[in-house]
Amino acid sequence: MKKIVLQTVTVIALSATALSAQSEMDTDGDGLLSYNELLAAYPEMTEENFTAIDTNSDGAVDADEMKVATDAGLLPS
Ligand SMILES: [Ca+2]
Ligand SMILES: [Ca+2]
Repeated sequence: MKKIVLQTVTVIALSATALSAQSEMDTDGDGLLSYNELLAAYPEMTEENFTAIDTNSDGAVDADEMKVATDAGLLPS
């Protein structure tokens, strides 16, 4: 139980910095960015872009994937 709490706190702490930037895009507030949410923020976004960013292929972009994409310049400007 303690371990689970610790992991949760770590995840929240790690996500907090990246989430502040993406919270405006996360219109349904689930903590993940769907293709449509990213498309609203980046009209140039294509499904290919999205697939490249969604590295674990779960159909949504999380804070870590967003950070990698930002660092790698994968987001259309
Ligand atoms: Ca969302
Ligand atoms: Ca993902």
